[in-house]
Amino acid sequence: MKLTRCLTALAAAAALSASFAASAREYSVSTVLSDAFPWGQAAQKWADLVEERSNGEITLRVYPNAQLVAGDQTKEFSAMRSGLIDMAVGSTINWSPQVPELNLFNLPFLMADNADLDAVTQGEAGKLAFAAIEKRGIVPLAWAENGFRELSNSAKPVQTPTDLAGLKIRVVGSPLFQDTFNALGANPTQMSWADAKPALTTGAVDGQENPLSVFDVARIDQVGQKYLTLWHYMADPLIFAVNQRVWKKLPEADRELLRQAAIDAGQWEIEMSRSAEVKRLADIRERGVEVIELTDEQRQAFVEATRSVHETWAPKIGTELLDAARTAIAE
Ligand code: X2X
Repeated sequence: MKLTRCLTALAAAAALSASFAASAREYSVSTVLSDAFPWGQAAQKWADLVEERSNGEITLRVYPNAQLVAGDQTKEFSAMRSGLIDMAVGSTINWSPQVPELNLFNLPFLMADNADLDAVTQGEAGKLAFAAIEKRGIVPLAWAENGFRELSNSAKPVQTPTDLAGLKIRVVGSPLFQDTFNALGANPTQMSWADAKPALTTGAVDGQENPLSVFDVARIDQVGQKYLTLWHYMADPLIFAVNQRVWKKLPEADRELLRQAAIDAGQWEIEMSRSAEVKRLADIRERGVEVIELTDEQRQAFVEATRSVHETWAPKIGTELLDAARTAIAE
């Protein structure tokens, strides 16, 4: 009698733990920047919302610093597609080697401000960009942002393309950037973010380009970057996305939960990040960085110097997407 009761209890415990294992699920989420940056905060917000709304049944574990791809951020998309990574909050820059359409966002001086960026991501062009991602085995859910990218260097105030001549600029390993900085007469060097700060520290490169949030949080001023040109030449949105096989296995309700949490986390991050810009710039100035603001005429010289990049890349991006983006911006 006693033995039977004991066995029943054991069976119940086993059943309980089996059902727990079946319902509590954990997924990996890759990011390049940690939660010291808006980017990592967007991913963490997504994880927090999912944890809360699923009553702890779904856990998103965020792995920052591109650690799931050993720091090689341009391999993140492939790793997610192959299932090595379940999910990611990734930059369009880092995914553009595998999704050529995302080079739309890398085109220099296509979008001038947040209104242009929102018109692109929130309209027809954004849908086409998502379709391009989906076609390659990844399910995109929502947008966030890294921000408009500004140019810094250790040598001199850059106001004209001529000022850039021969300067060694670190760029991400996505081919379009090579073309942009070559067109400007600079000397672009492709490397991962993990390698960028050491290269700036030793002077192996003279400059880099990243949003104000990255310049601020990573304390790029401390590695000799004394000059910062606000040229707003492009912005990289971030995309919340899931491996297709992981997605297909999820019940419909969980998919909706993940999607809505990504949309909410993205909106939260975009607002938070934009509202911090003025203070960030003031802080950067405060640290002694010389901030160069361009006149319209000065900016125009950079626009003209990089036109060839649009011609080279338009066919790879696709006319439909490019036209949709141009229309959205014009409106
Ligand atoms: O590598 C960069 O410059 C960064 C952190 O901005 C991206 O991942 C695109």
